[in-house]
Amino acid sequence: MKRVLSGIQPSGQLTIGNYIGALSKFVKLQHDNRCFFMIVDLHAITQPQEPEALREQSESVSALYLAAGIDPSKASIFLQSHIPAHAELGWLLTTLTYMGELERMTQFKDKSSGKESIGVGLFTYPSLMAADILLYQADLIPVGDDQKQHIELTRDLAHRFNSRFGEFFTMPELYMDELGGRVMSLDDASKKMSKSNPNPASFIAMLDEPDVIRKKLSRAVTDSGREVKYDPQNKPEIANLMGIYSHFAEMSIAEIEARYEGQGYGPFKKDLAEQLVAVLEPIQQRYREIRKSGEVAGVLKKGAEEAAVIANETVLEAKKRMGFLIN
Ligand code: ATP
Ligand code: LTN
Repeated sequence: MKRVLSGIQPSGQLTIGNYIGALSKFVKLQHDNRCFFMIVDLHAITQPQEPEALREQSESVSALYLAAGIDPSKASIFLQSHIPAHAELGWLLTTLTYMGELERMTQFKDKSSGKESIGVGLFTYPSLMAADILLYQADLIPVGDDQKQHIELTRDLAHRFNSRFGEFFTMPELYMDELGGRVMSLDDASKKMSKSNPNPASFIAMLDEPDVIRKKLSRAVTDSGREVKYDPQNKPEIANLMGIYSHFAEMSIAEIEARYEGQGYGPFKKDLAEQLVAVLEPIQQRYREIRKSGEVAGVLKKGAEEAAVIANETVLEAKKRMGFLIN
């Protein structure tokens, strides 16, 4: 069985970008692989988080994992901060990382641009992410397109460690499909849809009420044409909506083009809203039940117990190889 590992930051309400790029893949992969799905709270604090909001979002994202269909008897679901080995291996790998490598990270450049003071954690975050992955000797990493560069760095760090201290870390591979890699903002198709965007009209949250979903989609920016045709270069807004449609309706782009030929954007957007509601409403219903039941704490405890066994073993071996004295 391959080992699969991924994580989502509890930095806000999950969007359909997170669902398409990450969460829906987790659900699929859990059947045939040994899976580790984290809520990466140590990553979330690289941007300021109110303690109460961090607590609420961590529980909310955990409940959404379950509501979306991750089965805790198949996959280990846990909070990154529950396993100290993440921070520990994170530090060890930070000492193997070059400034130049981190300076090249586009996510760092995006998130720090225009800010007066930039936290060091935001800069060194990719080394912590590498630790998350290498701790479990993971083979496959299901993530969106924005994380590609971080996976490349993880591979470089694994290679660097292995050449200096002997073959140890498994080389992880990116798991991504073409259409789902990058869902764009509803108000600006040149920007990635993001849960921490201050404008809620830019994203659809997985927990948005059906009427909110309908309203946001009817107001989503499009070009002034009327042809539902997949042309990311010249019609990026419609291409983005078609990608979302294709994922939720499980229809190919060609089928969507054929269905809306000669109909204009109105009916297409309306149907897209109903496709989203059909998938998200049952998830929202389960989410409410899960929050009420209080089952999340037990799931996270079990997940952390399972994951800690592997994480502790890996960090111990990495320390031995680096020359730390071990009792
Ligand atoms: P933030 O705005 O706080 O940075 P985010 O919405 O970008 O958050 P992350 O927690 O950074 O979300 O990402 C979790 C996972 O979801 C990652 O695998 C990421 O690649 C994926 N993802 C996030 N946004 C999108 C998107 N717009 N399209 C496809 N995948 C996405
Ligand atoms: N950096 C990722 C979240 C993340 C992650 C990971 C993803 C942290 N550790 C390990 C995959 C594997 C992001 O989405 N911002």
